Amino acid sequence: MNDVTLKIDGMSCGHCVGQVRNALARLDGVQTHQVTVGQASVSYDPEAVAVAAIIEAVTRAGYEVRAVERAA
Ligand SMILES: [Cu+2]
Repeated sequence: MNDVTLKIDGMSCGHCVGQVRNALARLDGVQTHQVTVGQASVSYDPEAVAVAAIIEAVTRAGYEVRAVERAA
């Protein structure tokens, strides 16, 4: 599993956190660790899902992924 933190623009409240959490939960191969206003930390299986698909899911939920930071 790879660990990344998504920096997300457009989130402002608990509703946004729930929307992002739900979008991530629908993806196979993704484990969501923490979602707060402005960022989400997840682990993903690179054999099951691409980072691009994770970004797309967040985008479809109505938010903008500004950066993806990989954990060391
Ligand atoms: Cu909100």
